[in-house]
Amino acid sequence: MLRPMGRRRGTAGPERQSPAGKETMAELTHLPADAPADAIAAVLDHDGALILDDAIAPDRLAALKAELAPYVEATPVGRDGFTGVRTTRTGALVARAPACRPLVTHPQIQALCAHLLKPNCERWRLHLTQLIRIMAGQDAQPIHRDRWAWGAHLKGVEPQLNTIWALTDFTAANGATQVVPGSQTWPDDRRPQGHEITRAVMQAGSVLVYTGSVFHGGGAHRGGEDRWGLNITYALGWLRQEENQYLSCPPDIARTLPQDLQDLLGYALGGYALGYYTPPLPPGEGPEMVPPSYALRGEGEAAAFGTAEDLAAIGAQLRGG
Ligand SMILES: O=C(O)CCC(=O)C(=O)O
Ligand SMILES: [Fe+2]
Repeated sequence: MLRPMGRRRGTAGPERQSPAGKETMAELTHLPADAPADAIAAVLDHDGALILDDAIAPDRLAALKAELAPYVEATPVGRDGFTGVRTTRTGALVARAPACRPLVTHPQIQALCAHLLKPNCERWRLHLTQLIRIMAGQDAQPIHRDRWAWGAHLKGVEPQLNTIWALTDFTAANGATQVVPGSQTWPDDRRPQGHEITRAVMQAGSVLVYTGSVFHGGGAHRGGEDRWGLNITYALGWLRQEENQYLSCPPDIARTLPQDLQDLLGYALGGYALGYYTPPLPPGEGPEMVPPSYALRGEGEAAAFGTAEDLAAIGAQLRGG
């Protein structure tokens, strides 16, 4: 999926033809963050990735950075070439950083989750939250697919939607993410050539959106200020979350959050019975099968287990069997 050099703005996944005999350079489409949801979805379908500009207002950007800074400064660097020996990764951001919460539930991103993930699940969930700080001297991260978190087992289904919110400017020199537009359809063992890889160069406040199947990786940092990218990702509700949200945001904290956030963390059933639990109480002292929301909101939630709607979703298969 290639296109001649030059910045593409405001285009919705046009066909890209190489002039005969000329090598073309890969490029990412930029759209304004308030572009119509179907225009954003069209680019995502075509390229597997795009940048939404001006997604965070400057005052909110400053508040986010101030809130995250003490955690980021205290985070040790990674231990290998993948996590990055000049990179820090700071998690549990729903619990630790209230300013991140509106980004997790951002309506444009949720609309994209509905578009990309809903066809293959009853409910999608938050997969991980991670502030990735890349510092001077960090080499490029190996190009990879984020869906490999589940190994190479899943075939023929897109399991994941990802965002990296730029909290500082992303430049070619300071580690802007490497992205291979259109690579979402490639076989796992195809390796991108140089001209197929572009960089997510964007201003602070923009957000890179990409699917779990797109080849990408952190960029090399050749000097200057640290690069801060806020990685917030989502996955099909029937898959294990990469960051264990029940431990990173346990019930005592989750209880204080709005319900849409609780649901995204996983304190909602993923289907008719998916994710139910039984409070481990003495005989007769508690309910048996309850949804995880029972741990946050108590008695009234017990009825949410096994709803008619969720039963209907598997009804056709039951009838067929
Ligand atoms: O920090 C980045 O730009 C990308 C990081 C990444 O792809 C990862 O850690 O999986
Ligand atoms: Fe990645």
